[in-house]
Amino acid sequence: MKQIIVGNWKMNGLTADAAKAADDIGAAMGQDVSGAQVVICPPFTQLALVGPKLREHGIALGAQDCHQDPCGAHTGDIAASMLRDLGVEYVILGHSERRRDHNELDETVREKAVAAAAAGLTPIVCVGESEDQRSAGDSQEAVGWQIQGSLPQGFTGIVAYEPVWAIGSGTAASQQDIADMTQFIREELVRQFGDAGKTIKILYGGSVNGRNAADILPLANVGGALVGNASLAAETFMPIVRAAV
Ligand code: G2H
Repeated sequence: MKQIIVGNWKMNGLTADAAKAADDIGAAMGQDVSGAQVVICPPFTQLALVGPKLREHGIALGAQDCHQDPCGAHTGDIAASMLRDLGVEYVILGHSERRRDHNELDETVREKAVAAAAAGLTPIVCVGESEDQRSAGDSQEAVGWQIQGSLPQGFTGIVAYEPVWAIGSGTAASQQDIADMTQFIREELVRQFGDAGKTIKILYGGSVNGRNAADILPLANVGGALVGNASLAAETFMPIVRAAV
């Protein structure tokens, strides 16, 4: 199965920047990236602009959040069906920045995952321990609770392991830490979903770049990467895509 390399542009990209990044990444796609399914998640405001540019080069469109309700009185929110209507195929849910900035709880993330799947989107549910939990030796316990709380029954999406302390720091977790935690996540998924848990893709996210991708992507339980900063330009993103095995 192909690895999935997901670019998360976060809250970056005015029209000219987004158009350029999408054009550049599209132009750089070729034979040497056949090992990867590439997904780009721009801010909501750029979905309609960059979607067609990306699709032309076999790149899928993703979003960074959706609301848990199908429609209604939720000022400023976006429903999963609205994303699907724009050609979106994937949606990142429960990213630690949303858990931090919008007080998103596991229960809300779980409801969003249900809504996303019902609208035909593939949810990418993020889990990961904080610096404090890591220092206290509670990483596995914290991630275990998040998995149990954030993934709905019958979940068939993607899980992204993003240790909060590694995000945007410039330093990814070590190969050993990623191997240990993704193995733990695999065991949790199998415990929760039986055989179906064996095939749920697990991505690693947190300061992935062109230098460390080749160490991270071949790990046994790693099915791809969720990339922030390095996904904003083709020069920094494409080396990661090319490292996909
Ligand atoms: C983690 C990641 C993308 P970065 O948030 O989701 O961002 O690669 O900038 O650490």
